[in-house]
Amino acid sequence: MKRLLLLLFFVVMFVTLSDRSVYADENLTIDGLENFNNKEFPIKTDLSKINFTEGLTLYDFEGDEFNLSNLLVDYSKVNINKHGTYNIDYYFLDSDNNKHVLETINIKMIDSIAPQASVKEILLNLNQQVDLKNYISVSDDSGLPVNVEYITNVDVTKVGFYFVNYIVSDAGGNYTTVKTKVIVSNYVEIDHEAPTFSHIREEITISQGHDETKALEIYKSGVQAYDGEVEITDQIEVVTNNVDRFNVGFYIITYYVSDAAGNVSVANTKVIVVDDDVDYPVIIGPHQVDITINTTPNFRNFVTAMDEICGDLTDEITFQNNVDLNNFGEYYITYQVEDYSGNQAEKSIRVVVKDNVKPTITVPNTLQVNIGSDLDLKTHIKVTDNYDQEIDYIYDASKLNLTTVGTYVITVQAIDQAGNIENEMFFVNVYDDSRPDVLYEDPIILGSLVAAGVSLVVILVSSIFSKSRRRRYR
Ligand SMILES: [Ca+2]
Ligand SMILES: [Ca+2]
Ligand SMILES: [Ca+2]
Ligand SMILES: [Ca+2]
Repeated sequence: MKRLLLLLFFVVMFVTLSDRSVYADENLTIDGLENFNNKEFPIKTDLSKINFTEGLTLYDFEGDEFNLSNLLVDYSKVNINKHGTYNIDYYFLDSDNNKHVLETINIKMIDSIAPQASVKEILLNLNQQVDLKNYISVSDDSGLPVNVEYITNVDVTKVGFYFVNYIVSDAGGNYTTVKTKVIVSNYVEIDHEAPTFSHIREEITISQGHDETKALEIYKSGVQAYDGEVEITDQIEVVTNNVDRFNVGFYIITYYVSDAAGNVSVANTKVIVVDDDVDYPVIIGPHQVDITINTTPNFRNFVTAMDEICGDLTDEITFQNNVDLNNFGEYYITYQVEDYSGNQAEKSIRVVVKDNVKPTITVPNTLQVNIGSDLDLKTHIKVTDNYDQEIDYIYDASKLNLTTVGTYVITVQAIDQAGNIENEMFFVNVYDDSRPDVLYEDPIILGSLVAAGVSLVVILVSSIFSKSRRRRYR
């Protein structure tokens, strides 16, 4: 029964309203809108909490008051964040839910709070191209972007102090100005930070007698150095003069490293010299050496010595020498060397003292002999030897004909007792002093004259060429 009554009530209401709405569509008037037209609201105002019908009166065509609750307000075109003037519509809905706008008025959203802006001192490198707008921080109560303009006297092409003045404005025309200094410089960051060591080994062990270069490598392998992020391990210097590599003990070494700006760092670490070398050195040399009799070689020069730990031990080599340098024979030299841990090496070399030097034959270049003369060739040939007091030689003069003008070759061969052979040759030129012109038929003399002439021509030609070439390229 109650439900039926409620339904009846709604039907009655609907019929009544629809009649009156259609009826009112062209005839309703609103009174009091001037209170809202051009009304200003601060931005961010929640318009849903504003009663836009407060104080209004709605009349029908007959001038009777009409129920105000039928009057609706559309303010959906208003951006409450943005300063500006916006339309709002007063309307009602007919029975078909069609919107009927009765009046449109303006309201204004007012941004009255200036933006906030801050800027720090600006450091620029010479010729650095920048947008100065990127250096300022801004915000506005509207939450909307603001307008940034600036005035500046900055010239990035010249080192100097400048100013920039920013003007930051919002849509409401509120503005803030901020000013800052601009420094244009040949800015080079000065390095005040000393380098740092890392991975320093607490102690480093080296073997007694360790080679200096190798020991240094070991010391350096015990540390790294950085300047900031940059590794500068290869710049480390090691001061080792406290270390006695030849004596077992504890020592301190000092690492130094400096960066490019000259900041220095120093660190120490312990070095322990131990006697732990068990490997023998090696003596390197030939199996046999031939020595010329009556000479005095340096037997040291025949061998070198190396040790895995101690490096080059050549200077430490000792040897026994019973070689008789004045007598032919076969001898042995025994070389010995010891590393700093007492590991010994020995090597014997056979030394043969012998005559291994050829005789020396001294002859003239060319003998000039008048036709028909006697000639004792032996008086022109001298043969000596490093060892033999007397030495045999043979010569071949079989082609020589002293009765015929011409040039003849004489060959000489000498052999010492040890069997070393030397060969030599010279010319005998048989001339006829009653016919000096014949001299020029001598093929050797003629040949050398031609050769001299050719080389003269070559010199002349090449000097002409080099002159003309120089001129051309100058
Ligand atoms: Ca503002
Ligand atoms: Ca540094
Ligand atoms: Ca050794
Ligand atoms: Ca000889």
